[in-house]
Parts: sequence; structure tokens; C-alpha cells
Amino acid sequence: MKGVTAEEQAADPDQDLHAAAGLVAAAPALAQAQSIQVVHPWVRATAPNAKAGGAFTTLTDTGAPDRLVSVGSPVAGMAEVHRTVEENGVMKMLPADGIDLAPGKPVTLAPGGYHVMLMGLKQQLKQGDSFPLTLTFAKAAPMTVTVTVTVEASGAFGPSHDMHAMPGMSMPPKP
Ligand SMILES: [Cu+2]
Repeated sequence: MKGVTAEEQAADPDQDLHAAAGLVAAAPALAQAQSIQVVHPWVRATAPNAKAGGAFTTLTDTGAPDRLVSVGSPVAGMAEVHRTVEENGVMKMLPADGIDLAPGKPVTLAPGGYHVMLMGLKQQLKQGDSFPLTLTFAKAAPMTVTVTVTVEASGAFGPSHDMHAMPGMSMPPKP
């Protein structure tokens, strides 16, 4: 029962609040809450036995200069920041040790560039599903965002191409 008591104390929200208040008072520069905006995190749907997938988003730093240092998700055994580079006409992915974020300059993680590489996938990523992704920054507090699984665009074909007109439908006659 000792263990339970310790956990209850650790989980006491009042203690967290006091700790946070103390931190803010001691370091006013850290008082800005969340200074990174994470917009539209998405990942491509994967094949049934795929072990890896790339996740994409746009990060905008609205505070002080910062750096994305690591990523993690429960759907992947391991997640890394990668960048795609072209070498002698061959596209390669290399681990990046982070992504610098400058205030007011959005950084887009997109196919062909920076991306979050999800490796050792524990489940198939199916269109319409979503899962958490945690982003850890050098300065800002870690953020967990919800990644949506889409069929978005490896090439020129976006989701709108799935919306074919029904066969037999015709345009209404012009007046
Ligand atoms: Cu990669």
C-alpha cells in the first residue's frame, strides 16, 4: 500500500500547480505557455504489413527560438526526425538530429523534406484513424498532438481525386 500512497502524492494536482507556479516565479522567461503551433499533423495510410510510415505537419514557433529535438508515438517502436536529400539523383532519408525553429518562420514537414519517421509500426495505419504523436522541444514544453491518417498525396493526386462523378450523372442543362 506504500506504493499507492506515493503514487497518489505524485499525482496530486495541487503539488503540480505549486511546482509550476514556483518555476514561473523563478524563471519569468519560461512563463510563456505553449510557443509552438502544430498544424494539421497527418500520416499516409500504410499497407497491412508496412513497418514504417512518414508523418507530416507544419510547426510555427510563436515564441523564442527553439528546436524540435525528438518525437515519439505509441503506434511506433521508434520514431525519428528524418530529412530527405537528393544525392546523385537518388532520394535518401537521413536521420536529422533536430529541426531548428525560428520565431515566425513556419517549418513544414512534407514528403520530400523533413518528416517524422515512424518505425516498427505496431498497427496498420488506416485512413480515418488517428493516434497521438509527442513532440519534444529544447525549450517549449513537450506537446502531444493527434495525427490523422489520410491518403494524402504522394504525388499529384490529392484526396479530391477520390470524389469521382458518378457514372451516368450529367451536368444539368444550361438554361
Ligand atoms: Cu524517413
